[in-house]
Amino acid sequence: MTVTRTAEKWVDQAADLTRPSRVVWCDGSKAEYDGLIEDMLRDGTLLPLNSRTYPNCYLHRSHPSDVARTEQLTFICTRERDAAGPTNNWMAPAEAKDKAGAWFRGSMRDRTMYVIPYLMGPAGSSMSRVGLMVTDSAYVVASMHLMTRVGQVAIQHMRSEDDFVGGLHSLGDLSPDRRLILHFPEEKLIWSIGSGYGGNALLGKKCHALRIGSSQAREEGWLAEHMLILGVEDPGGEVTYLAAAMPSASGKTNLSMVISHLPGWRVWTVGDDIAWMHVDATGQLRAINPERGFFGVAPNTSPKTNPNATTMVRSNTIFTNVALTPTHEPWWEGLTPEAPPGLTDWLGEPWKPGTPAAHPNSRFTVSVEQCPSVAPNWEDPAGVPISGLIFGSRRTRTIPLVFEAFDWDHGVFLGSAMSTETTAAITGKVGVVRQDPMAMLPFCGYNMADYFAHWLATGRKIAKPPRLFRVNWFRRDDAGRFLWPGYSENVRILKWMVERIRGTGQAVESPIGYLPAAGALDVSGLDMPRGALDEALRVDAGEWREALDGLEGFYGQFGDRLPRTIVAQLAETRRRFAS
Ligand code: GTP
Ligand code: SPV
Ligand code: MN
Repeated sequence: MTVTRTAEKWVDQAADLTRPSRVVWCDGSKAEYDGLIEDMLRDGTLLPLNSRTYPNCYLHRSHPSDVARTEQLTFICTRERDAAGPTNNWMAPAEAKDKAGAWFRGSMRDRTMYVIPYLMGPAGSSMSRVGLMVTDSAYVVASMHLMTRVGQVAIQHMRSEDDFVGGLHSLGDLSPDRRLILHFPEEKLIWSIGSGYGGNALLGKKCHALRIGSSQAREEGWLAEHMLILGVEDPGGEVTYLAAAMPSASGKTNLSMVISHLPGWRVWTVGDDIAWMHVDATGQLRAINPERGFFGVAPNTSPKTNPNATTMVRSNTIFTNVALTPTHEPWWEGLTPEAPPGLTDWLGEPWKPGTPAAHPNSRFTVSVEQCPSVAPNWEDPAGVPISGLIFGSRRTRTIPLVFEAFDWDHGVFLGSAMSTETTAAITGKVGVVRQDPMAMLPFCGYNMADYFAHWLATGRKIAKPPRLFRVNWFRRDDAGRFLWPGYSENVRILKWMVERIRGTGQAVESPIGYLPAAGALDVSGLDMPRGALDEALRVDAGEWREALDGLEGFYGQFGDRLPRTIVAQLAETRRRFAS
């Protein structure tokens, strides 16, 4: 493999610091993947699964204290603290390198350092970007094989000597006390030590494609978002593409591969977690999926909730922290109504009822091609044209099932105002309501006030801006039951959005935006308790006033940096509730 001098030098420096016994350049080949799997089966990093029912599938058990992203240990290291903004953890670059450097020094002694050139985005796309990652974890290498495009294809995409995001990763000793996930957007550099898990360690994903990516996107005039991408095909065969931002473990993978029960309607999957979006020369917003695999939440994935996912993980999949049946099949809560007898839990112990069998943030890693609903054009170098954007979150109260923004600026305000209940995808308490603008709170690599301004400015560049929608599948009744059945029924919401985009969908105006008019949502054949739909769509003025008051404090931390448009939108919304 021939790489640039700068790339070679960067790898040499990484090796000087970490002192591996061996350096291996990865080519992304099947032989390489098979070799890694063999090594990991030998040393116990992977356990084989039932080769008859789950061919080429494996189970990885991570360190029990290393099972989710650790936001408190994640930092944006810009020269100026203000560049990172009040919502990010900040550390001065020199201090960060001093601190983590001490842990990296000699951390790969007696280990292999794998060098992974990877491409984020389809081959041949001007929107794709290159990363060069080193790691001492074979699990990370195999996962990068599934999640990104590894090898020569990446090197071919470098536009200049130093056109890559460098990623230095080591497992270290896996202690949370010596764990740091550091981002240096000014150097296009990532340092991650002490974790082998998901978004902490697969550096192409959240670290590169979102944190460094969002910062690069702002400089270069595009958007890097925590969004799925899907195509909705109508009975006439026309496909409308939408992208949707939802916080971690809040429904992106599920929505991206929904199987529709509405006759003639069909959903095509382009991506399930990240969208890179550019405005093309004609003023059209276009999106690519920078990834080529899914790192999806296992719990509650079942033939009922997500049949496509259940099918795609039946082969060539790496499972992490799921439970194991006596016949070596993976199992997690919700896969079947009853737990099968004789389960081994995610820690490798006999399962005790009342404790989690699979970890709540257990995952599957599988390539996009395995998805039965993958869009035929999912790797189109030009991306797909986006006609609508969705902001969704997990809220027990307040937020209606679906409504549409009045216009782009109002939609950006709705995205910036988004709050959600925390999930098991991050270490910490589950179910705590927090602000999570555009589902990017943990992923925006720069000051979020500037991020809102960038969104507003991007709208001005688009000839016909996409419609912006807000959704909430998670509103509950007083007894704690979900008001909306969700999952495959969400296609009914997508249908209304497509109709709104086409100008045929009916809506009524409310203080928060356009709500579906009575009868406008297709609920044919849907057996919902009486009044549940009305309740799901209800705008509660009292709850909203309270929420708008709460926003004041959140926005306040940005000071004068917060765009006036956002301030004005908040005032307008209050005024509409007052009148
Ligand atoms: P990340 O990979 O962490 O970014 O998550 P994600 O946004 O892709 O979430 P995913 O689709 O994996 O869903 C996470 C959890 O949300 C699943 O375990 C489901 O139980 C639940 N979920 C998804 N869609 C729905 C829905 O429509 N209704 C309800 N009630 N729950 C849902
Ligand atoms: C998320 O937490 O949003 C994920 C999983 O998609 S991770 O890759 O760990 O970030
Ligand atoms: Mn995610």
